[in-house]
Amino acid sequence: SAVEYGLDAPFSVEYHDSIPSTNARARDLAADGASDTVVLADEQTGGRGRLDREWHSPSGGIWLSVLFRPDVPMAHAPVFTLAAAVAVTRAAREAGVEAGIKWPNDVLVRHSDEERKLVGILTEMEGEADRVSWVVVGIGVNANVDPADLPDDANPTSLSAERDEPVDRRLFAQRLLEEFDALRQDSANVVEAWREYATTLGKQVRVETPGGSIEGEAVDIQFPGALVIETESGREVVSAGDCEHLRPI
Ligand code: BT5
Repeated sequence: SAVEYGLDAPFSVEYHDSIPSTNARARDLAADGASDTVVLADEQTGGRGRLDREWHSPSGGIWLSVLFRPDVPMAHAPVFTLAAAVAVTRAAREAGVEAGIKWPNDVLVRHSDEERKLVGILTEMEGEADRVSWVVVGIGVNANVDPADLPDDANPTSLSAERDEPVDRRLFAQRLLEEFDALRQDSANVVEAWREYATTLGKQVRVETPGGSIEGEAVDIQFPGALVIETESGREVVSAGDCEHLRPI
């Protein structure tokens, strides 16, 4: 099978050659009471991004979802998106790809003229306000895929395109999951780790939110994942869930 990685991960791993969406499968497993489980696929036929956008997931990528049950209030769950971004950025750098994080959920590679998207992260959760029942963190890594097979308008790149050779998907997924496992248990330090790789801070940005657009300098990130923007009329704090688009201006 294309994805029989044989991972030695701190999670039990379910492999699929092809599946509609690893996040959808992980949500089903959550409903059945599972935890500390990773769903991993070589190809997704119905991959999803945020706000119900499509996520293209051809064979050769690393499409995975981590299901776990952290003992935190709902409001803290966005920190796991940042943890995933840090984990995958570290794994990419170890593989020789200088990735950085664009708030809130993109891992990118900077080229002279533009930033190209290497990874997308989609976090879903359920529970009561004071306690999460489960969290599913979906991580889509363009690993050994040709960016020409991905939507053009998204400015995509892949590990194999950046390195001019394929990555060992088993090793990459292993490092990613080890880092994520450590960070999910150390969420107080995730924001600090995130700042190290952030490409957004210090830039003039425009963020589109359901309440309108906010313009100014991105000055900081706050636990559990909000962006602080210095606008002409003072500081605004935008939660990750409210960001529809972020553009440099
Ligand atoms: C994301 O959404 O970036 C989150 C993507 C999460 C995918 C993972 S894969 C495993 C798990 N199972 C799932 O079903 N999903 C998760 P967003 O920020 O909304 O970005 C989506 C946009 O990125 C699309 O509208 C396209 O423009 C672009 N796009 C789609 N596929 C892409 C790809 N493979 N590489 C780069 N950009 C892509």
